[in-house]
Amino acid sequence: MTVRVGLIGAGTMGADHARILCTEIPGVSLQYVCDADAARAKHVADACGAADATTDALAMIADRSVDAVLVASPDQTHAPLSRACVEARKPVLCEKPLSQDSKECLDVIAAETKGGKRLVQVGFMRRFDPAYVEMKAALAKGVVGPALMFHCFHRNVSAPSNFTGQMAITNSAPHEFDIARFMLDTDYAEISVFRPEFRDSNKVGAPVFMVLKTVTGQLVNVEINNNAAYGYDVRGELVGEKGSVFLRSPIHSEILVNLQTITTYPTDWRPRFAEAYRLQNSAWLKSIEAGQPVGASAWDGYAATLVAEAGVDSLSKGKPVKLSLAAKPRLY
Ligand code: ISE
Repeated sequence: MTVRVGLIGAGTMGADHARILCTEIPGVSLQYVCDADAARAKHVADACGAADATTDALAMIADRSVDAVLVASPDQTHAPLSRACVEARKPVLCEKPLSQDSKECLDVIAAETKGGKRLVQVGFMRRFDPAYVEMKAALAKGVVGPALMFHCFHRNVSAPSNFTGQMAITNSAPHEFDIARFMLDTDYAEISVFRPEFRDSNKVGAPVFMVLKTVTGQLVNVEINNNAAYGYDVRGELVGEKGSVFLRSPIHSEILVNLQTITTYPTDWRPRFAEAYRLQNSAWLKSIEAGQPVGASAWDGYAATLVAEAGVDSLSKGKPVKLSLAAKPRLY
C-alpha cells in the first residue's frame, strides 16, 4: 500500500519532513506540499518530486488524492489543521506543540472522541530516539531501580528572531515535558519556573529553569537555554534508587589533537534527532496501514500544553502552579 501524504508547511521542519518522506521511507508518495508562500511550496515540492503544490491547506486536506496529512506549519496553526484532518477522517502527524492553548487541544480531542478513532499523532519524535528508548528499557527492566529524578538540559545555538519570551516554555520545553512524562509513565502535579539574571533582557529566548513534581513523587528539572552559543545539545539523566541512566548523543568521531579531545555539536536538532524523525515518520506510516495508532496522542499533546501554560503562569507569578488535567476520555 502506498500512503499519499499532503504536507503542510515548507519551512525548516516541513522541508526536512519532505526530504525524509521522499528519500528515507518506502511506501509513501508525497502528493502535495502546501505553504502560505506559493514559491516555497513549489520549491520543496519540486525538490522532492511531489505531485503538486498549493497554498490552500483546507482544500488539500479535503482532496481525495490525499490519504494522510503531515502538519509542520507555525505553532498557532497546528490545532485547527489537526482538527480539520480529524473532521475529514484523515490521519495526521502534527508537529509539536499540538497548540499553545490547552483549550484548543481539548477541541481536537473532542473532535477525535466524537469520531471514535485516534487519528492524531503528535510529533514528539524523542519517543522514537534510540537513546531515550534504551533509557526507558533500562528503567522497565529495573536496572536502576525505581525512578527518583530526571534531569533535562535543552540548549539551542541561538533563539530564532520570532521567539517570544514565553516560547522557551511553550515551544522548546514541551519536548522535555513529554519525554519525562513518557519515561516516568506519570503526570505532573506542580511546576515552578525560574529565570536567571540575564544580561540582555531584550534578547529573545532568555533561559528558563523549571522544577516539576509528578503525581507519583518524582522530581524533574528542565533547563532551556536557547542562546547557548556553542551548539545544539540535549542531555538527560534518569536517576533511580540503584543507579542512573545517562543519555548519549550520537557522536561519530572524536579528534585527539594538541593535548585535547574535540567533539563537534550540530547547529540544530535535525542531525541530533535524524534517526528519531525517520523512525517516527516510518512508524506513523506503518500505523496508518495497520490501523493501530503509535506515538504521542492528542491527549499527550494536551498534557504537554497544559504544563507549558502552567509554566508561563508560574514564571509571571513567581510561584509554583498546581496542575490538574481534564477527565481523560476512554479513547486514550
Ligand atoms: C524546535 O521547535 C524543536 O522542535 C526542536 O526540537 C527544539 O530543540 C527547539 O528548541 C525548538 O525550538
